[in-house]
Amino acid sequence: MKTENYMPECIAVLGSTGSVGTQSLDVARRHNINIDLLTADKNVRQMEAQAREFSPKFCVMADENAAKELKLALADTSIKVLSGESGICEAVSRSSAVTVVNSILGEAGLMPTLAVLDSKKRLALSNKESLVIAGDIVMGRAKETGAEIIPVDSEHSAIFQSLSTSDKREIKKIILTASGGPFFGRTAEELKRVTLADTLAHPTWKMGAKITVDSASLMNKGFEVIEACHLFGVSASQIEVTVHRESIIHSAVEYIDNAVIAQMSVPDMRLCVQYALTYPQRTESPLEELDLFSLGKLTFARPDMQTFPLLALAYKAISEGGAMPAVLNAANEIAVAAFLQEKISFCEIFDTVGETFEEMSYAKGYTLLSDIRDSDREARRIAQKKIK
Ligand code: MN3
Repeated sequence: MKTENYMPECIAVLGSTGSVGTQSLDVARRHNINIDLLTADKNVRQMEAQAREFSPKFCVMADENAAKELKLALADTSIKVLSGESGICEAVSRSSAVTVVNSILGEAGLMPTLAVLDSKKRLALSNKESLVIAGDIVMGRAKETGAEIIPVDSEHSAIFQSLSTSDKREIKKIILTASGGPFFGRTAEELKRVTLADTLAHPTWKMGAKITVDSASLMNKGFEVIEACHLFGVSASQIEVTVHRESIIHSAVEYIDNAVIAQMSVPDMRLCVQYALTYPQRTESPLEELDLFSLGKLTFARPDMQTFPLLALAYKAISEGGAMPAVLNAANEIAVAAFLQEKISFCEIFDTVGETFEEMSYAKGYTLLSDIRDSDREARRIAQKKIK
């Protein structure tokens, strides 16, 4: 057995009650890593249990009422309970963690991402919206402060692991794999009849409800194209989405000599979290071994961007730039929330997002964070109006 010198002594987990959050705690538990900061949205009961297990210095609830409740629940401990986005950012800067896992869901993860970079800690980034909404600003801030960003999203972790050069000119393209979701191969006509339950049945990955819907609509893959452009400094035209149903090859890099380097494993996010913590080293993990013989073969197909228009819209958003990726994300957050409450159908997600995107085409020139955040709010307002 290899000794675990490479594990950080102390980490913080933002969004600790979500899917990647709980898997991060599992990694911490297995390797005896201290956690001095946990944050969640409003699940007080689960946060209390996590706090009692890990005894962090800080717990933050994004929701004010949930924070009040947690404070009472933890009154017999010395854990400091804070609230709101400002509370998360304050706790990040006061935390003694060397690495912060940001697995907050949605736009809410952006300011915490900037707070991590400002405090010069390593950012293990699972909140893809930080890069979708404000990729230029986030990457610029990392460059300024020298803070490292290690991707946790499985495809981006795979690309990161497959990068054997620091010279971008050697990269021909990135092969971004997609499971295709539960509706791979369906026609537009068939998509009109899919239900919420059909949508939530993802073939290979176990994830939260929002991202499972985004996987079914291929919006998630679209966000990942944008995320990859920023993380690896390539253009969208260099990213080829490839449907790979088995989710064994998590993505690949093709070089100018036509060599392709890919990363493979059974699908399990704990590898991605652990690698972000131990990089550039590796250590044992709880993953099952990859059994190529039982797999037998791997398959690949082109995505259908006509039937799944949100993937095409993501390519458009990154090429138009400015606040358009933020608009795309905001409209999608509203539409998916309405779909999860069964207020709109699956295909109405496409309509709501597409129409909001059209209406806000003026936002493509925006570059300031304040303008981008305003566009985010405006896109939410417009999308919401279309649903009611
Ligand atoms: Mn992914």
